Amino acid sequence: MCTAFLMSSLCSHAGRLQAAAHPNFVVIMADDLGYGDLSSYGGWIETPRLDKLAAEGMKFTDFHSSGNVCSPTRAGLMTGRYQQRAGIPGVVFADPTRAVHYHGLQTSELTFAELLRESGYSTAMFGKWHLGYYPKYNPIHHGFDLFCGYVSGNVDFISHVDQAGTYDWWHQDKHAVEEGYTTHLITRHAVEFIEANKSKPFCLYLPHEAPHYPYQGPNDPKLRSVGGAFDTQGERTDIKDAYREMVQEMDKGVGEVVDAVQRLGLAENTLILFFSDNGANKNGDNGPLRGAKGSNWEGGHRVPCIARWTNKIAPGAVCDDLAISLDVMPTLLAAAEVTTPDAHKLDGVNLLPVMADGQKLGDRKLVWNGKAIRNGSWKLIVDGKGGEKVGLYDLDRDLGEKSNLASTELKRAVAMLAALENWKADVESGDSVQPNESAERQAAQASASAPKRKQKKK
Ligand SMILES: [Ca+2]
Repeated sequence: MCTAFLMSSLCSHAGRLQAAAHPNFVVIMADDLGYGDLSSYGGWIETPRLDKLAAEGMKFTDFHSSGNVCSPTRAGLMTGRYQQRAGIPGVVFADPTRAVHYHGLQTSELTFAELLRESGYSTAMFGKWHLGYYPKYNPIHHGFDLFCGYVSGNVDFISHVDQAGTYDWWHQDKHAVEEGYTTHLITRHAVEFIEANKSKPFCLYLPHEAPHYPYQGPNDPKLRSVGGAFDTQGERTDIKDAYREMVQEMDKGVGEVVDAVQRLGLAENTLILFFSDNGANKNGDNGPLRGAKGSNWEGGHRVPCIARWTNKIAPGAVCDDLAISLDVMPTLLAAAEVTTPDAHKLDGVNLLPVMADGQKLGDRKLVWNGKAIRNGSWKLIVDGKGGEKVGLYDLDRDLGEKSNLASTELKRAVAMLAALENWKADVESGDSVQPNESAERQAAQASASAPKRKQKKK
């Protein structure tokens, strides 16, 4: 046999082995994108690149963020566990007068980026962190080789100043000046990273800013300056139009990232995931769902989700199984054949059998914020805004959560309430403790003077 052919054959075989064990991952997360925003979900914004991604892969109809606001979902996504276990049940605020401003993802937490990096992956994150303001919480301490982006909940898309008036753009754990529209910078860094890592396994996490406020399209001027007076939402009065522009610019960016994967011949060895970190606020659209961002109604946490893996996931597939952002970490680890330490339990499940083999997940219990619980198609919600004290809905028949069946299905409601209490006791045992506020405040003030907040009221 010709030596060249033998070598080629061996290399090709080795390539397949490597491909089987070390696929690449591109995890893209939108910020506040609603279930009824994308055209592939019947929504009002034309998003051709995301629609194409859905047509080439799988679209989930019952996928959820684990939180209904930004930081909690991100803590759950990073750790594969309910965010309450990481001590991040709510938003980490930009305002330094708030105690939670000093909270963050503790280094004792185990993230998918850490485990993948330990097994030889190149890892990078470009975009929004929102899991701690201070350098000790920076993504580079949580498994990412590279980080470019911001650590607060939102920045001016052009000046990169957060809503407390603090400059918030970083390369690794140092402030950096980088000109450009946030969405474009995320995309540019992503494409460069994929090109630089085309020959080795990589995990790329892209948490976009769009369509979170400030409502600024790619052609708008900067609004915020350090310590200046500004409206946190932005100055455009045609917010719907701005929102659409922001989503469409992200859609183009997703397209450029997918094109890079394609151009470099990595499509069959790359799992691309896209979803949102919570439902839309009033400026977006949650389709037929009740409630919005911040609520435990479906509109707060049922979000679009698309998965593409060429020749693994059948084109045009639709999955109606109940899935959640906590499932991302177990899915990536399973695809990479990486395991967690023995005693370390994840709350999510591996979605590969569903995505690649058409298997069903079966009924499962999931909880949101200790206030809502799913069991199969049934959802029980406590203290839902605008609802009764206890609401019970069959989402198969009543996706809009309009018909409360708690009294007619009393036995089921009681059992689900008990399960909710059991969940609370479980996540509260042994969760991460956030540091003492006053000590953190003193440390922060010692290293830098606290940012001043001056804002123009609407
Ligand atoms: Ca969000």
